[in-house]
Amino acid sequence: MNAPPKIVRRPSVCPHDCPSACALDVEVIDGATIGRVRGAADQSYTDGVICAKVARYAERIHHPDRLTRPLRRSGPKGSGRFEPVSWDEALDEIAARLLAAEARLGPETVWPYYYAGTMGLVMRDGINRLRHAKRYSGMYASICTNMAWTGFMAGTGRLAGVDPREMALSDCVVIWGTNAVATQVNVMRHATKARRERGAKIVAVDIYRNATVEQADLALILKPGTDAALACAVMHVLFRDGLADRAWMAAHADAPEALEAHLATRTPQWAAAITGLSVEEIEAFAHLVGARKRSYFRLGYGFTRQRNGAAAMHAALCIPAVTGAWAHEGGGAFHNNGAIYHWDKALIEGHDLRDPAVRILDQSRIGRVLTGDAEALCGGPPVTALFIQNTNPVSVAPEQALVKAGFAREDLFTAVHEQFMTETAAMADIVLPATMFLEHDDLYQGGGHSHVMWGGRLVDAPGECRSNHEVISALAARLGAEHPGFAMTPREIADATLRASGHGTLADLEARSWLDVQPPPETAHYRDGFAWPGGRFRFRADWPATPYAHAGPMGPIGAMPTLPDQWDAIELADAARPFRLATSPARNFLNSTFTETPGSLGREGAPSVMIHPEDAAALGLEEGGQVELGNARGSVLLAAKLFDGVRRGVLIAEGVWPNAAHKGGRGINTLVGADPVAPFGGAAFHDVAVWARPA
Ligand SMILES: Nc1nc2c(c(=O)[nH]1)N[C@H]1C(S)=C(S)[C@@H](COP(=O)(O)OP(=O)(O)OC[C@H]3O[C@@H](n4cnc5c(=O)[nH]c(N)nc54)[C@H](O)[C@@H]3O)O[C@H]1N2
Ligand SMILES: Nc1nc2c(c(=O)[nH]1)N[C@H]1C(S)=C(S)[C@@H](COP(=O)(O)OP(=O)(O)OC[C@H]3O[C@@H](n4cnc5c(=O)[nH]c(N)nc54)[C@H](O)[C@@H]3O)O[C@H]1N2
Ligand code: SF4
Ligand SMILES: [Mo]
Repeated sequence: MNAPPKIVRRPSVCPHDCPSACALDVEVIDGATIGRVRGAADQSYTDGVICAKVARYAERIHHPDRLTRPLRRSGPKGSGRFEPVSWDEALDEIAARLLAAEARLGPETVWPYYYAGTMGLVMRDGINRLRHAKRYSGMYASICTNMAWTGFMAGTGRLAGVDPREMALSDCVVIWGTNAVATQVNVMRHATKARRERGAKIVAVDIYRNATVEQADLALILKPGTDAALACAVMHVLFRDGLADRAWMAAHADAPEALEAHLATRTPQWAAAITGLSVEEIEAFAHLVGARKRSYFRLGYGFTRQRNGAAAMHAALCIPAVTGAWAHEGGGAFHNNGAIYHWDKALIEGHDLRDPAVRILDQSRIGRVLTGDAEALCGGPPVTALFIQNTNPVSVAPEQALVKAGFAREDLFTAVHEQFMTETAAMADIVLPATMFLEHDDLYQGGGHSHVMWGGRLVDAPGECRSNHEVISALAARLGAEHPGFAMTPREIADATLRASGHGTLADLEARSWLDVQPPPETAHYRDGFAWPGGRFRFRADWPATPYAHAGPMGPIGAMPTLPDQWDAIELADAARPFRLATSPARNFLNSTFTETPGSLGREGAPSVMIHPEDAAALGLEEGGQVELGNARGSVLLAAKLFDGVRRGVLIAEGVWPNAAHKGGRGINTLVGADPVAPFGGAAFHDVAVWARPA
């Protein structure tokens, strides 16, 4: 008789690029496989809740298509033909090719390219140690956070806000430009708690009736890229109707009188014409947040993926400063808590070896970099060798036509370290199999909360998978790169990093799984001063001075509004491109991750675009019919989904499907531009003007 399987429950952390960074409770079966994955019940932010796609993680970690052996390309580039090789052969070949490239054109011709496929600090950021040791080109990580973070810091001076658990103590939770039901489920957990226990209202500001909007008490569906107009009109009403907290502003903000005067013409009528909202909707929203001082503004990334996105973030953030909500428990604003962790990443990233003279190439403009755009190359040598971890640019990066042309270059050597044969891995010369988070040790932080967390190795990896750290260290040895970090274990690096950052030791962290580093309310509510010199919240943004590690290209910063205002920097629709497309997240994918798991694929179906039924009728499109969307960057085929939850003239394509999942083989990022967004670069994924026609 077989013994029943032995199931133990172990703590871990979701490693995916998601603000929730959930604390997990993982079933380990017979020490070898994964069963159910739950949210840790005793971590106060996760509060026992995680998304469905990670609850089904067994289907991803034990997926039959996982890469388990190093591979070498055996057919033409991109043919998908590979042969297995040993680790030594694979690493030797990568090292030889990188050394040869360096000998020919100097170290800057090599570009280590990575992102946040894992958010573990050791595994994600260790690639920078290799880069610094070798003086390879740096990467300006612009693809996700630039506009949102700079817009928030333009007001507060620091990337931190009110404890997100205080949402449960609010009388009004404003979920602005984030589809929290899909992208960070815990926000809903705390917001609905406030509704249940205190009768709080939930407001959602978005551009279509998504799952979060469905849950809201007040839904504001505006035209894409018009959030600043809404914010201005709301503040106009607050001043006009005596709902502004003048005493709080006098004590804590920089220029309330100038703001009030500036907003005199930003009436609800003015904003209604820009946003498409009604005057009544705008007035209702203003009176709600004006009357309920405990209003919590949970500001997301989505509305900042517009060419005016940083200005929009700053404008929305100004509302709780006008109402004085910051002064109240359960009131204020939150976007991300990056600043509270004060990590010392010197060891992980090899800061002692950093040479500031080495060029830094823009992640978002990888298509232009690889196709030889002199400006994108910062005037330096072409990139002839890529080493990639934790990211899938041949699906997720803008200007896909250029990205694909670049990866197809015969004179480009590409090594990709991956868990699956992604579209990027398929373009590689060498593919290396990577571990998943439950198969290696790492340290995590919650962007959307306040915990330092430990995720230890719980099971063995399949086949010959190796972790990022193992691969970086093995390459370093072959490339003559020297740094103590290459000889340490991930646990040793984690322990040293925790100590250097003032977060205790690994032994302490491991014993309790997580450490809550939430600053006290005086700090989180900025009662002890905002982080700008003088300690005041800034209605008047000083964009060039905004503290952000801007090392890359800048957008048209000089044209940005200083006092909050609508800024027409977006790709406005015109006669040739009458529709505004946003590429919003799919609930069952996470960027391009989970496009390989049957549970997610089954729920998402096929690439489609939501279109208003009247627009569809005008184009002669029927439900499920193929529609072609295009602009100067290219065109894409999708199935039409008729939906009256989008405005006329707006199109929503959810999810980053592989290019290959689309008829014609061109994915949604074919249409998205990579021109740097103001102030400090980034990609405007939801700001795309297109034409549409039946295909
Ligand atoms: N299920 C799922 N979860 C994810 C991801 C995913 O792809 N799928 N991605 C992860 C990553 S990397 C990140 S950075 C976060 C991002 O998570 P979010 O902060 O939620 O940001 P987005 O996913 O970009 O978009 C959120 C919403 O913004 C809306 N939006 C677009 N333009 C505008 C606008 O002009 N105004 C307003 N008000 N709304 C607008 C979109 O329609 C969408 O509903 O989510 C993470 N979590
Ligand atoms: N159209 C459109 N495009 C977008 C967006 C959008 O909203 N619309 N959002 C953008 C945003 S916000 C972001 S952040 C980017 C994200 O884009 P990416 O960084 O490419 O994120 P993923 O597509 O999830 O790919 C991460 C990859 O890392 C791999 N991986 C995970 N863990 C490890 C590991 O430990 N080691 C190694 N070697 N590999 C690992 C996974 O298998 C996966 O293939 O996409 C951007 N692209
Ligand atoms: S909500 Fe985000 S952090 Fe939590 S389990 Fe899902 S993907 Fe991971
Ligand atoms: Mo992101």
